[in-house]
Amino acid sequence: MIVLDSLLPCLRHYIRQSSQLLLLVLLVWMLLFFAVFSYFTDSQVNQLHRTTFVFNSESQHSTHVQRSSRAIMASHNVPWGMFAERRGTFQRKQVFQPPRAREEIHFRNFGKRRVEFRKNVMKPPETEFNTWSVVRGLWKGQVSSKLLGQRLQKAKNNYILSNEHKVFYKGQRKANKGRQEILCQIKEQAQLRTLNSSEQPFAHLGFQQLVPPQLQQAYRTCAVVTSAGAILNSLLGREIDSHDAVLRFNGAPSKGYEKDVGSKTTIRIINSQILANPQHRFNSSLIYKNITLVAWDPAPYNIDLHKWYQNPDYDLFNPYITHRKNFPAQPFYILHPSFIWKLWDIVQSNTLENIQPNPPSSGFIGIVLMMNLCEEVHVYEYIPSMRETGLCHYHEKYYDAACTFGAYHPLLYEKLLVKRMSTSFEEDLKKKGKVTLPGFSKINCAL
Ligand code: NCC
Repeated sequence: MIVLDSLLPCLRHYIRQSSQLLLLVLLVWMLLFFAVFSYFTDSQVNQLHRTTFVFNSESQHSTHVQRSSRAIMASHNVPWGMFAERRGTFQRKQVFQPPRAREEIHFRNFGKRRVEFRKNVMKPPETEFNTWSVVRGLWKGQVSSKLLGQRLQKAKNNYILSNEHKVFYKGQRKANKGRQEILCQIKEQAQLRTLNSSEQPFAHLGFQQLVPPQLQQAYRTCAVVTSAGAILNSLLGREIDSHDAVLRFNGAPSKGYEKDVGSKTTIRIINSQILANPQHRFNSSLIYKNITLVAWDPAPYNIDLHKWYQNPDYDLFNPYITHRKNFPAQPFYILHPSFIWKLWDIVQSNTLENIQPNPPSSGFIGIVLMMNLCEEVHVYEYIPSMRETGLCHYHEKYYDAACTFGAYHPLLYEKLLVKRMSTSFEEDLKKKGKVTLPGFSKINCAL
């Protein structure tokens, strides 16, 4: 009993000490667990950003950006799907729980009307359809709009119904022309034409003094650099800069992206939104200085120049006239609408399906412009490479398959036609996203 009495305080002390130790170990263990847990969840999210993985990001981009009539005319009413496996064989599989979709109010300018609409954000647009089946179709030179998701198909059908440019096509449709036949067709029908003083109302407006001499430089090799997101991490910058002339689009920057897109710019094609919308800082931004500028705007299909001048899609004429007066030494042209719609006719004539009755994208316009000026044209990331993720532009965090496959512009069909006209090694096409086209001066159609 005496022994027990003397042992009891010792035992109590021992129990107290070991329970404190146990508590401490438990605490340290919990801290460690939280540290490890948050490290792994963080790195997973970072990885998703780094690989510009397939997560919709219209939300990551400014949700208040106003998209215009040339953007996408359809809402993202597409349920979540198994997008991890939709990436096909080219992407690492990653499964994660998406944040819940939220409804937000957005605005878009449809022509002159500003339309309010609701849309769900934080959805991966890639779940709409299997992007890779379309990309593979483009690689093979055989693809149909049926492979696109419902949203893009619906947008296309709506544009066909509304036919805002009053397109009336009565030419042939042949989808089986060979490469040489298409090249000869394009050489014959798509000779470059810019606005001059030979027609009204531009003669009256003094375009004789205003427009520079006809654009006709002859370059040996030319690069066309699209603004597609998939050019990110391509390391193509040096190759692009090695060309005699480099064409870029709209407000796509090279500063900060030199290793992927290069730094040289010879010509920039700008659509009329760039001139009309102050957000593009056309008058002050350095990217529009010391280069040749070529602007365009969708006129009516019947090329009524008076009507177009009075009511362009976006006012390009006043900024053009002012710019020419302020900087007469800078070569600056406006494409003739007949050139734009001729290109559209060529795309439709080589397609059995009805294509969107809207002008081709700046990309296609630029490619054909360079075929007029260069002996050989290398086009980068127009036909999507294996890097395709749905990222719209390399310089913006905004994901939408419409940028690559088209909603307003008949992009899918333009791309298919370019693929059919091109030569390129499989490796160049898939890994670099590069296709090669001959310039008009190298297309021999004598026979
Ligand atoms: O996006 P955008 O085109 O400036 O891109 C230039 C050309 O690159 C090719 N491209 C782009 C993205 C992508 N994922 N894949 C591609 O192949 C296309 O050939 C594209 O033409 C345009 O054609 O002028 C367009 O311009 C924008 C926008 O007006 C300008 O960027 C100025 O902000 C249009 N977007 C909107 O109107 C919202 C776009 O539809 C077409």
